[in-house]
Amino acid sequence: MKILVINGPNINMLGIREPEIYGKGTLHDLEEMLRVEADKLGVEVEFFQSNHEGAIVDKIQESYKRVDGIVINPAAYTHTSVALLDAVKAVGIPTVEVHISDPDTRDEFRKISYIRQACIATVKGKGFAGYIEAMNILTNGDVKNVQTTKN
Ligand code: CA2
Repeated sequence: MKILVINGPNINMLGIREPEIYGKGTLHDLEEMLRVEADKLGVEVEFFQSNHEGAIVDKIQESYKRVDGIVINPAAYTHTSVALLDAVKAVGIPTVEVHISDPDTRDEFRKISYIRQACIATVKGKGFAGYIEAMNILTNGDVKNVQTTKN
């Protein structure tokens, strides 16, 4: 099984500012943690981060028939991008939406997620651990429309 982990705009800046919202870890820390988790689960993992919407659409398209599951934190594109929603629908790859914070408890404009409609689950507000939960959901199989949030 191969899982693609996609991180959207500004996630390459994690650990630099706003640690009270996103924690102190960097994108590199996150990817190293997920590599260890993938080894434990016995799955192959690939990482992609981009600040460009079209580049993320291209990456999702090129994953067609190549990866078995996608973990995606679309970052700000969560709240704006029909193109990412359509890309996930187009490839039909089981996809889990992840957010480090819980966008539903923040600004009003963060309450909309376009991509959610095409995802089998959403994990939010659990920090970096949310990505591990997402990988577990994908490896466990047929979970439909689960939303998990920190209590
Ligand atoms: O909570 C999340 O994971 C988000 O997807 C993170 C996005 C935000 O736009 C979403 O509403 C929720 C932001 C990505 C990182 O932005 C930074 C901002 C300041 C310093 C470092 C990163």
